[in-house]
Amino acid sequence: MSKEKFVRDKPHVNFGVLVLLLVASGGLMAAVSVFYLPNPLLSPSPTRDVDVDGVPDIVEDGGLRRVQANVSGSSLSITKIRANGVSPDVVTFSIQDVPGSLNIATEYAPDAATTATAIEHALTYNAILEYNDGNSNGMYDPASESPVQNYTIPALTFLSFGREGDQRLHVARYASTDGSFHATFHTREDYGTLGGGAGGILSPHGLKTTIRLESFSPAGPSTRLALHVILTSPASVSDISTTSEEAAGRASDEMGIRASPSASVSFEFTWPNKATVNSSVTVPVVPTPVQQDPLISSRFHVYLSIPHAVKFELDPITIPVLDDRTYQDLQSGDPDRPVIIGLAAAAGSLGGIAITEAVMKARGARITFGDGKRGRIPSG
Ligand SMILES: [Ca+2]
Ligand SMILES: [Ca+2]
Ligand SMILES: [Ca+2]
Repeated sequence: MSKEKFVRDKPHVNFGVLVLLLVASGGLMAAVSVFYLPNPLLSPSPTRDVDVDGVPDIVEDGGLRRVQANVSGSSLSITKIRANGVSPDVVTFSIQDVPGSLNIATEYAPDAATTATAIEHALTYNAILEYNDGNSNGMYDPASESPVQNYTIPALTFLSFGREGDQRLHVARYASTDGSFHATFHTREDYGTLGGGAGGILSPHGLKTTIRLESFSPAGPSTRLALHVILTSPASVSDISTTSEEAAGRASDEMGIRASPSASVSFEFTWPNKATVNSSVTVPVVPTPVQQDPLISSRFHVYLSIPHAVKFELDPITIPVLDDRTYQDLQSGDPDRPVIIGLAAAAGSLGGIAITEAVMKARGARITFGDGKRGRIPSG
């Protein structure tokens, strides 16, 4: 487990009362005093939202994840450990550039202490198919429509990974050596925006991809393009019309597929129902219903069709990993949910105050540790 210390750097509204004392004595003398008066009637507020992103602080606390990254060649592994919670769990996204495709292996380990992987699945951006829409239904029909061009994802170069925007956003950039295919991955520690005008709120248990294809040379004048995506999952996979983000009110205009390998964990692959073509026009994305591979039962095919274009951008594609606590946090917003600050393995000293495992009420009074770090006094 990480040896990172808990750092509370999210801005918070103080509970209590600010009292301004103006004392006139000879001249005018002003004194400002701050009193800390935790008031159980005033706090917690189930709707308080300090960073004004539409996600209440209570939910932010429950979902907050620390981000660790490991780069090896052009592969990038992003580990996201739940920062708060009685038994922190781990989501890992491993971006693997293999010749001819771009894979994202997703793992979920319910216990950060062992990191034993309970469930994993993989998503492959496989190819851009160019096809003639023979039956004019706007979608690619693999049984009856043969591709006239199969543009496999070219070899990619890992460009960068780092914090961007509001510092809780981490971005990885890839581009093919011929400059035609670009993939940008976004992941956040908290709930928040991607910046750059991309829609929706990204959850801390998710990864978003922007795919951009430029200078694509079509073989025919009236063809369509389809992004061929392969999902490998031990669970059955089905189309969903309402994504989890839409259900939570944080997104709109999405479509997707969902795999639920266990009663408590689900994976989703969602995409916007519009793409940008030739830098200006938004056009509908028409998906072929998810198709199970006839030979390999754990493999599922998705084709996202868009009109003919020399350049298109699909932004963003989302992969959230949903565990039952995510839903519980969102549904109940339980103010008394225990929160750990200072993880067990991080036993040590914070400004002279030893913390081994401090299970605290989510809304206890706040304290400033000797080194300036802030936490909360257990209230129960
Ligand atoms: Ca918020
Ligand atoms: Ca068709
Ligand atoms: Ca936020």
